[in-house]
Amino acid sequence: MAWTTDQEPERAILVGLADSDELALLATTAGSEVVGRVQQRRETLRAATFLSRGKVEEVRRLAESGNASLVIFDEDLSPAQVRNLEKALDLKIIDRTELILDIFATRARSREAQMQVELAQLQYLLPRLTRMWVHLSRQEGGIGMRGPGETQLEVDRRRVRQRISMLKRRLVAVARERRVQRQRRKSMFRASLVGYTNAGKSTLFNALTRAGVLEEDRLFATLETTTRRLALDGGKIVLLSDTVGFIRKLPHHLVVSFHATLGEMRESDLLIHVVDASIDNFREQMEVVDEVIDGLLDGRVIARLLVLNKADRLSEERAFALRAEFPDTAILCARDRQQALGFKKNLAEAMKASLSGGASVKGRATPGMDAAPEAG
Ligand SMILES: Nc1nc2c(ncn2[C@@H]2O[C@H](COP(=O)(O)OP(=O)(O)OP(=O)(O)O)[C@@H](O)[C@H]2O)c(=O)[nH]1
Ligand SMILES: [Mg+2]
Repeated sequence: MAWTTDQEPERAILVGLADSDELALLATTAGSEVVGRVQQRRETLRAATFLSRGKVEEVRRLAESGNASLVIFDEDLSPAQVRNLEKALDLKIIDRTELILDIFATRARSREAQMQVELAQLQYLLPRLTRMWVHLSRQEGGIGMRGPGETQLEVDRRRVRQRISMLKRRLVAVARERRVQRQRRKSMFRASLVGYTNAGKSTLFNALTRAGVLEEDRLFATLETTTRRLALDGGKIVLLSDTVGFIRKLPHHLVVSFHATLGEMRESDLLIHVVDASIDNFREQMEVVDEVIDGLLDGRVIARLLVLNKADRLSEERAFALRAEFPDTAILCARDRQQALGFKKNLAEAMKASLSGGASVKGRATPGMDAAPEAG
């Protein structure tokens, strides 16, 4: 299942309910080469295979002519659907969650991120073990854990559960350390860059702090939180954090696993929502981000500051329309260091508003959802 970008790309057919550039970007980020696309109409969905009979044939033909070994679905599939499709097509079937988990797995660098991704993968795997147990036991080797009367599947399930508990315990310990670290910084004003993957968070972060974190035209370039001190004009200091990006239908297990990493975000005084305004459906992306954040904040209220990025890619008319629609919002090109540094002024204003307990942080993403910061 795991493939990396160093290997020969796996040739893939993409399947979805809509034609999705995002799925193609996810697929290439994971190191596969897209050789065909199939769109399934909602009205003719079949429960057993997701695809209608005709579409199964279409996938088969495309896979043959494109020499594909892999079919990637934009939707999540049930274990039974995957089984039926594999049987019908004799191709590897991967759904959206598996694809995203795989990207996270190949990109995780720190020990903590690796544990978080592994935990999410195992939790996803557990109910699917009937299909995957061969794969897993090959990976881990047949360690002598087989009890009398137990099937290999039961043994593997137990081993997966044990590994899940072990990872959870270790992650709890890491989270405790992080909390202690954060406690020490409690007196400082903390802001986190949040947003859809590839929006330009790390680019803005680097321009402001010269931290030199990875910025890349790929999805999920950033998996760990980096924090730097940033001096604003007038001498005020902000602790600024760059965080992991979000995506539509972000796998639930990942969100849960990354709770510790996202802790920095949850305890921020200000969330800076970076948006790629050059994308046609950037409003949808904003909504996705707001939803994930609301889920993570669990009722907490944190002031939000919006940044419309990639202004260099906007036509004159579009830039004009956006300036009219978002009058107090920074619309900038984070790649332009001068423009990025100009954003410090917006940041200073938002900080002032937040510290004075005022509700008027300008350019918020979702009016009404982020009134005054929590009292106390
Ligand atoms: N044209 C243009 N490209 C930009 C701008 N800001 C960032 N980019 C590019 O967009 C891509 C993604 O930038 P990142 O800073 O890595 O995005 P990110 O939000 O940190 O993404 P993740 O870490 O994957 O969540 C990179 O190729 C950047 O060079 C901008 O203002 N204009
Ligand atoms: Mg990043």
